[in-house]
Amino acid sequence: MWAATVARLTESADMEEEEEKEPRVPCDSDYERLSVLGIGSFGRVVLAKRRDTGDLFALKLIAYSKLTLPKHLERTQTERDVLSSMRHENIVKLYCAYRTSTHFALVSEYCPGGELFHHLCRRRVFKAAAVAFYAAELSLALDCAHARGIVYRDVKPENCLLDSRGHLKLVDFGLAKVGVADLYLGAHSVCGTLEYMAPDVLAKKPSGYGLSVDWWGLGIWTYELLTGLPPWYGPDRHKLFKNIRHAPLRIPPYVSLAAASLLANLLRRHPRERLVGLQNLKRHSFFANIDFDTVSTHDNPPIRPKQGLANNFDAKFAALDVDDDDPPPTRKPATRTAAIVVDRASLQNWDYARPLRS
Ligand code: ISQ
Repeated sequence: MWAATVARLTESADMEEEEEKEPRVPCDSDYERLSVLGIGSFGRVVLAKRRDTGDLFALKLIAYSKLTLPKHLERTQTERDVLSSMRHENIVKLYCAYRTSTHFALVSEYCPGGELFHHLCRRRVFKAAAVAFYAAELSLALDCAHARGIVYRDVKPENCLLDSRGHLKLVDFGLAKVGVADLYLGAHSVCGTLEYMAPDVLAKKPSGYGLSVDWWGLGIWTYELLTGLPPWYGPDRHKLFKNIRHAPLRIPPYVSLAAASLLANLLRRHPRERLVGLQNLKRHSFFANIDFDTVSTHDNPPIRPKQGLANNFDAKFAALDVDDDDPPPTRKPATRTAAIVVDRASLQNWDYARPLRS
């Protein structure tokens, strides 16, 4: 009797283990789409409820019809690969990836606090203590990516979301590049958000650029949070790039000495003179009151997000139809690379389900 009981227990434990190793990849009908949270160039993000558990998720839908160049497809795969390999408090958790007849789908944790950009627009600027808190969380996320040889390349407040407690989660790894282990070498594409591009990205040197461009990005991001705008901006792309490469960095007098010193060091044009790396950053006086070891579990983040469904997202998206199919692009891609036709068979290694308890 005893032996039989033990045998049964062992068997069921084995079964559990097996289930944990290979959770089922969900499909579209597992989710009820509730409202649109945002629209991007390749599709939209929808708040979705899992029908069996009632849990909420962010469903990123990438339309096949919008992936018209080989690099679009490559970036889609990179986002899925990078997010599925990451486990970090300050990086959005990807739960699964599946395909529909029209879209690649990424299901990630829902961050009800919305974009840091949304909160910046409401407040115009953040206090230095709040900026130090979020900058520490963002730096931890960047350091995690860098330690895995990934340069993020798209630091901006729009890509920093707040979870229900108000902690920062980095999203959108579509411009990330894997296999970059060096601070100064290894990547070549000129990409990113214009105001955030580092001079070493714009320089188009044969040796390229490396992980240090993300620390430049952190400098522009910190400047924008402290003053309300990036240091160089404007509608004329040519002028903007010239300013990024050559114009003096002007720091308003209300910015504290510690913050001004941080900005000046992160925004050094020559990457080898720049303040780079988490360990160096931690030692800067701007972070004197931050404990990097505990910041991501702090009980009192600077912003307590409003409760309720999609309350911290732009209301104009909530008015959109969750099932509306994205229209195909109206213009032909401005490139000499041949256009491609994408369908559900275009990415072989797409479907994914996060192992349980990871
Ligand atoms: C999580 N929560 C809200 C919005 C999101 C957008 C993109 C990726 C993840 C998200």
